[in-house]
Amino acid sequence: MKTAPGSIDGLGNNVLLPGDSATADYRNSGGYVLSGPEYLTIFDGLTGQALATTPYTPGRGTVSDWGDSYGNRVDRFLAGVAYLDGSRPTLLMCRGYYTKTHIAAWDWRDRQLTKRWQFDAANGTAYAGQGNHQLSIADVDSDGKQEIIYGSMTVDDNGTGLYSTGLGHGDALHVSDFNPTRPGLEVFAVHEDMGSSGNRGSTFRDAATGSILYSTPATGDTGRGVIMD
Ligand SMILES: [Ca+2]
Ligand SMILES: [Ca+2]
Ligand SMILES: [Ca+2]
Repeated sequence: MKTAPGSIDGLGNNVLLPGDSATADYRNSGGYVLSGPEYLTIFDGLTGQALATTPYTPGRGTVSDWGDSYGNRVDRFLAGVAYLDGSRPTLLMCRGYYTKTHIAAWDWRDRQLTKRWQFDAANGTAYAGQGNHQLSIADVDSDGKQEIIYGSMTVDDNGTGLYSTGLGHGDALHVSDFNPTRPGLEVFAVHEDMGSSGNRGSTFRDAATGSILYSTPATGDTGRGVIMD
């Protein structure tokens, strides 16, 4: 879980790294917290005891790099759990989806927290600006390991980009074997930025390649959408 100075665990203890203050107040005049430490903490699910804390990665860096300067989009996070090796769970902590995008994969093994890999999509690159308000996890390339379907792009189990459609941000996403007569999984998504999506309001794509199988035309943000087999 993402934590910071001021967080208190289930035993009543401060979650704090050396040199930080539990009573520091990092709020700015607008109420946003745009400075100060950020942590990642593993908690005991039964007691809430903090078991391990490490600095959160990536940090904020330059706030405006995330899509606005007042501090909204710097704090867009997604999280999930994926079986990246096909057998054991890995924690995914993700920051950013309107512009630059980062996915950190963390293993919790033998009470040790270690970073497995970090996927970094800098501004202006093909994998930036593709995230949704949610992610999905599925084995899209049938290798027995799970991939991360991050809006309009997909990251392979080893932390490299599998493909980016370039269709951009959207508000809804569904992944399954929606067409059982067609091999593999499919992704259905709606799209917000018509410039990126090529005036497609929704798309139905091959989950492994990103190839668009079906789409609907639109002239503006298609904010909601669902598909059912
Ligand atoms: Ca896979
Ligand atoms: Ca794979
Ligand atoms: Ca299918």
